Amino acid sequence: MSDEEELPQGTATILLVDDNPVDLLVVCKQFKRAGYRVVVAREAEEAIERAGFVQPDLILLDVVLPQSSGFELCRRLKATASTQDIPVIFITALTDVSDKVSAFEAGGVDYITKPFQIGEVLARVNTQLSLRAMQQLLNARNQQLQQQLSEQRLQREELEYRATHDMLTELPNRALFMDRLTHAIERARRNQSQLAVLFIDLDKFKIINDTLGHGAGDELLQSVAERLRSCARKSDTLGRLGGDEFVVLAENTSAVADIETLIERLSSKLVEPVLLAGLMHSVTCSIGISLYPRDGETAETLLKHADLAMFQAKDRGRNAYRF
Ligand code: GH3
Repeated sequence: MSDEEELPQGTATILLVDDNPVDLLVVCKQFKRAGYRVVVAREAEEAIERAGFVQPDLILLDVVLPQSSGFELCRRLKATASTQDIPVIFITALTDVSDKVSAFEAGGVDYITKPFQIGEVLARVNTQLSLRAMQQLLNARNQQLQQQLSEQRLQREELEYRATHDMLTELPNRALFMDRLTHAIERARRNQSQLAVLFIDLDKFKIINDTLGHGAGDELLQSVAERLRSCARKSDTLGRLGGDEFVVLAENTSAVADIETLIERLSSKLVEPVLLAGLMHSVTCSIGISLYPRDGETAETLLKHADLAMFQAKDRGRNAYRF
């Protein structure tokens, strides 16, 4: 008897595990006649190896095998990722209820006793194959749905990010900054602490656009954002309101001297020359500062106050700051 027979691809493959040559011959013949591809194994190790390699659609397993019991073999198949989903039907001369129970406990899906009628075996095998096909279909559909959901989640996150960030500098935009400022004010109110809003406007930025081009202007804005990031504290919130206007929210700032130190750090960092259109250029900025609770108790009033203070700094000749 040959272990395998040539059949068209796509036909279900059954792994038949039995050490009895007579039983093997009978079942093998009938299954092949019914159009199945049949692979046989006569003992546990051979069955494990063949199951992993061939990936049969179903395993027909005898209980009494040399060296190992069919139950133990079934448990090993169920404990192995590559074979755990293959349905196992026990086919055995053991008729005790305790054996039947052990078979299901080991992970079997059905139990057929010898002597069997091949028509019944085929019917039970077909039922399990249909159930398995249905399960595989459901799994594939489920996987597809999970994939769609995760793509939708990514799209939603992307949209959310775009709605809350400035795309040129990747800094929070006005809406997100105001939201964070509102929350920071609530925290400061609860903790009875101070916070500062710095309104930073570049000086004569338009000249960069006009003389070096909009692209160079964009590069400068990106470089400003990078520099602000490099000298802000982890707890500070940065933002770009639009154009050449940037903001910094500094929480827990109890002393004006602390804020002046931050301003010094920002100003000296921003003034460092940057390479634009092949030449080094340097930019200064004017900064307006508002303090919570001294200058206002809402995000809008604090930003407005900082904006007005920034204009006063411009009036003082730029490259300056005003509270
Ligand atoms: P001042 O010192 O008085 O503030 O002068 P300024 O030239 O910096 O001020 P103004 O507000 O007139 O110029 C801001 C310019 O920024 C005008 C606008 O065309 C330009 N701008 C706004 N958004 C962008 C942008 O995303 N990229 C570039 N390259 N330029 C921008």
